[in-house]
Amino acid sequence: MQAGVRGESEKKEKGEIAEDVLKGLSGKPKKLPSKYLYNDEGSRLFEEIMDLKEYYPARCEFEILKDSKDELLQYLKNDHEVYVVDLGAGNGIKTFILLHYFHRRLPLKYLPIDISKLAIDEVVQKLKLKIPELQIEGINADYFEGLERLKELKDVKKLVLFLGSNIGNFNIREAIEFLNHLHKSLNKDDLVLLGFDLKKNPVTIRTAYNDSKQITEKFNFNILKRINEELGGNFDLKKFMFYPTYDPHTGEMKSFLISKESQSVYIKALDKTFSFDTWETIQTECSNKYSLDVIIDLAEKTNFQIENNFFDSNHYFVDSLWKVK
Ligand code: AVJ
Repeated sequence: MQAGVRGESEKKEKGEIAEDVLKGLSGKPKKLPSKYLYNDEGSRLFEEIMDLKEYYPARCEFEILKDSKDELLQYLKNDHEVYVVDLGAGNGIKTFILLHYFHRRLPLKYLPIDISKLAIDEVVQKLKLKIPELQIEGINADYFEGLERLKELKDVKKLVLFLGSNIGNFNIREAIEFLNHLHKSLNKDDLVLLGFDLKKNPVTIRTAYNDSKQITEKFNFNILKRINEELGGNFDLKKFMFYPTYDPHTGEMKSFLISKESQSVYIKALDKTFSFDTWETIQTECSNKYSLDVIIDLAEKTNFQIENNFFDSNHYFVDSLWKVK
C-alpha cells in the first residue's frame, strides 16, 4: 500500500492571497476569488452545504454516480493501469462510490487533489480505513498545480474527475482556458468526467444558495474572516449582508457581500485602507448553470469528444464523460 500527501501550496498561497485581495478590492466592482473560500474552515462549511436539503447538486451527483458506475467501468476495464485523478476532491465522499466499485475490478490508483491540506489528509486517512488495499496519493495543490502533476503520468490511463460543478466557478473564457490546459496535460484516449449544474426552475437554484440554516451565508462570510485572520484585516462582519441572486437568462448564480454603510477597512498585510460606499458590493462567487448546447460547444472548442452524458432522474445535473481526441 502506498499513501501519502505531498504539496507545498500553502506557503505559496500566502503571498498570492495578499496579491489577489489587493487586486480584487481595488477593482470596480469589488470581487474576491472564490478559491479563497476553501481554507480548512471553508472546506468544512462546504461539507455542511453538501448535506443541506436545499443544495440539490450534491444529491443529484450521488444518484448519477451510483447509477452509472458500471457504465463508467466499461470505459476503463481493458487498461493495464488506471489513475483516477480527483480535482477538488474535498472530502471525496462522492468518489468513494466509484472507488469502492472499481478497486476490485481495475488496477487502480487514486490521486485526490485539493487546495485544503486538511481535506486531503482526511480523505487519505478515511480511504486507508475503508479500502486498505487501494493505492492512494493525496496532493495538496490548486487546479493548475494539479494539472502540472498530471503531465508526469505517461503510459497510464487517466480518468480525471472534476465533479460537483466545480467548473461552474469559471466563466466561459476561464473554462475554455482550463479545459485547454487539461487537454494538454493528458494523453489521447484519457477520460474526463465533468459535473455541470443545469439550468432549471430559478427558484430551485436560488434556494440552493440561500439555505434556511444560513450555512451558505457563513461560508461566504468566511472569506472576510480569513482576510482578517491571515492578512490582519479589520472587516466588521456585522456591517455587511449576504446577497445571493440568480439570473435565469445568463445562468449566473452570483453571491455578494454588501456593505450596509459607508465604511473603510484596513488590511495590515497590504498596509492599505479600502473604502466602501453604502450598498457597495463584493462578489464572492459566481456559479454558472449550463444548457446542454453550451456543454457540447465547450467540448468541441477544447478538442474533447463527448462519450456519454449521465443525468439524474430530474435532469437537474449532468456528469458528462469526455475523451481526449
Ligand atoms: C463547490 C463551486 C461547486 O458553486 O455550487 C455551494 C460552491 N457555494 N454553495 C457551487 C457553493 C455555495 C459550489 N462549488
